[in-house]
Amino acid sequence: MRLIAALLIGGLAAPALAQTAADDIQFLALDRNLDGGIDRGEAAHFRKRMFQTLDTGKDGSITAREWLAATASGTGTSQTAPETPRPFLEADADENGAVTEQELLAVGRARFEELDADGNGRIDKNEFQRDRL
Ligand SMILES: [Ca+2]
Ligand SMILES: [Ca+2]
Ligand SMILES: [Ca+2]
Repeated sequence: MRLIAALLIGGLAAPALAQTAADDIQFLALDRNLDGGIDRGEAAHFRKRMFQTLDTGKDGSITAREWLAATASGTGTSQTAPETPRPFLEADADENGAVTEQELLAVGRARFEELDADGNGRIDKNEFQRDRL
């Protein structure tokens, strides 16, 4: 599960040929009851898991440093100071430099509504986009 979590969070630059397989893996990991769609509960579960994985200090909030450490793909150069990742800035609604579980869940809910194109409360396979949830 550790590897899958890393794949889910890292947004690793997979070779184009592996793209479809990676999509399938993430979808299957999210669709816990295997009914072919991701409902709000399943999406929230994913976000909670993501929070627990990112909050390496286990202090209830994620700093930009923790976020970077958990999502670093190892391909970046160490020449430049790492930028605060955009998803982190998006999630940090009160801009206090730390992302709480509530903030991460709020982003997840917004993403869910975005992806649920037909508004039926489920992300189906054709609505799903990897690394967007
Ligand atoms: Ca499901
Ligand atoms: Ca915050
Ligand atoms: Ca839908």
